[in-house]
Amino acid sequence: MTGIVLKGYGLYYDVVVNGNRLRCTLKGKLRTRRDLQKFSNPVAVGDVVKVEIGPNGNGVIVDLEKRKNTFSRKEKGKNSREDIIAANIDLVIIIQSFYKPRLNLRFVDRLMVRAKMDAIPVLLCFNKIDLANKADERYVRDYYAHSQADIVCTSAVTGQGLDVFKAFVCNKIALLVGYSGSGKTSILNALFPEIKLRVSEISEKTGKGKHTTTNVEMIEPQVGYRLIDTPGVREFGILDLHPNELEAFFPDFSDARKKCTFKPCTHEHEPNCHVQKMVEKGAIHPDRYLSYLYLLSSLKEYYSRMYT
Ligand SMILES: Nc1nc2c(ncn2[C@@H]2O[C@H](COP(=O)(O)OP(=O)(O)OP(=O)(O)O)[C@@H](O)[C@H]2O)c(=O)[nH]1
Ligand SMILES: [Mg+2]
Ligand SMILES: [Zn+2]
Repeated sequence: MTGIVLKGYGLYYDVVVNGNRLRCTLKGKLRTRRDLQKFSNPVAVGDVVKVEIGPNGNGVIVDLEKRKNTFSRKEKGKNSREDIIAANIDLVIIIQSFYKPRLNLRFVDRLMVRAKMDAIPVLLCFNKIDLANKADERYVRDYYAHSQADIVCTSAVTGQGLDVFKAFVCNKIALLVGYSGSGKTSILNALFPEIKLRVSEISEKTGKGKHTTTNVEMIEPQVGYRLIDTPGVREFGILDLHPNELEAFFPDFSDARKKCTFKPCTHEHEPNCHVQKMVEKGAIHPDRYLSYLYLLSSLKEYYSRMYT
């Protein structure tokens, strides 16, 4: 039987098989399989798995199908493994709130690059628009004006933008990622009131979320809607991207980059760089360019530590 992994906790995985939810364990050989050793968990939410019924009637995952893509990050520390947040995704929704916690577009850009590395379409969702003013929204839209990113501004409180959000996720497996407290779960609750997932207030003291959602979980609240809620992320290390490859994931640069004298050009220090000229002319948002430079320097640092 074939199923899709909905949730993993400890040694157990919930798998949906023919519409039934089955609690499964993993067959031992999957834990030791060579090609799965580089991952912090051999099986991830969204994996398509082969399930057999064990002697005592419980499910056992005996194999998994090749993944079409993964959304993963690098674990902290040396010899770190790859932490797969979910696999086989049609859309990554990067959620941030305007306030509580505050916007951090550099973090958005980092996640967006990771999605593009696996060619997964992205929707940027800026939530808590009810706490923002017109200038806040304009800043975000200007920042991404040349990035070709799809953007929706939402409020789980007033319902603004939720129809657009819902249209985006229809008939897709959509993954929601973002800081704790940005409102990922609240948006799902507002869209599908019957699911009643747990949410909680932002901490008054730190202005941050309280890590209310503790497991990655795929839900199917209605036919045609498959959404993966995740615990808030704060650290997000990118794996296996050479600094020279980064600029290709910034569509804002795509017209200018062809005219740069140096190839490859990192658009940082090279003379006669057209990307820099476009920034000066205002055709690429200076803060977005700065965000690129920050990402570039973090990749350079990572590479020099790993390979020198
Ligand atoms: N004003 C306002 N508050 C919101 C909005 N969306 C969510 N909140 C509040 O923000 C807090 C955090 O919401 P959650 O849905 O738990 O956030 P989360 O992203 O799921 O957080 P984790 O599960 O910890 O990752 C709650 O108090 C929500 O009521 C919104 O659009 N506007
Ligand atoms: Mg949550
Ligand atoms: Zn250049």
